[in-house]
Amino acid sequence: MQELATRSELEFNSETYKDAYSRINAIVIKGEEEAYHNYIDIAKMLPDHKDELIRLAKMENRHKKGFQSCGKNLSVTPDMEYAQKFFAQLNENFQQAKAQKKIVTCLLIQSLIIEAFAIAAYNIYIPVADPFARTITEKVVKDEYIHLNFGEVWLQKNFEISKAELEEANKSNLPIVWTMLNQVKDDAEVLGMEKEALVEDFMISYGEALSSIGFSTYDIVQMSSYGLKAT
Ligand code: PL3
Ligand code: FE2
Ligand code: FE2
Repeated sequence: MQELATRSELEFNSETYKDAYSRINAIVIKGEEEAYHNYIDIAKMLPDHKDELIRLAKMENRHKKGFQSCGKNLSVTPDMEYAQKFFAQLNENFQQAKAQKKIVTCLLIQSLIIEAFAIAAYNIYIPVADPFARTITEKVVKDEYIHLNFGEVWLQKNFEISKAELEEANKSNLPIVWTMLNQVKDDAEVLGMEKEALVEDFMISYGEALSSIGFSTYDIVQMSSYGLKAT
């Protein structure tokens, strides 16, 4: 911890740091970009919430710009091709659900899983970030709680009709998150972020969301660790 606290400008400009940052920064930019498109798609599926969802989509676009400036500030070129592959499977599942008009699955993927993943990543990143990126990430993470809350509230109101689909969607999408986390863990560590901390923070946000939606503690324990043993 001591070591992290004294992270210097020298370190943020080292080749090792910048190399890891080129992938992490790309992942975050791509994640925000996909979130933008996902909320636009969700808005079409939930016309009653259209204005609110368009507002959330616009926030994602601002987040993307914010993280692009973080990369520029460190003179890092984000590796967008890498990020594209990183999100491929989750994106495919979202597209499939969208084609089948499975709004519950779309909400679980975007508003619960991706937002909880983002909240974990950003919270763990903030204390070890360079000062410029820290200010930006602090603002972004506040918005992500609003996005997670949107999914929570809608799913809570529609819990009975959504429960089975949520369990199914959790089963097929949560293991992908653990794979993604394993893929990013070495780069995240270079940035001072521990995998265990990311898992823990994710579990907290995701578990709290499932709880407010209406799942029992027993269900949550089962659901939130689905596929985790493989990591
Ligand atoms: C939706 O609002 C945002 C979607 C972004 C998903 C980000 C996942 C990040 C995983 C990478 C872990 C390290 C993050 C470092 C933070 C800058
Ligand atoms: Fe975002
Ligand atoms: Fe978001």
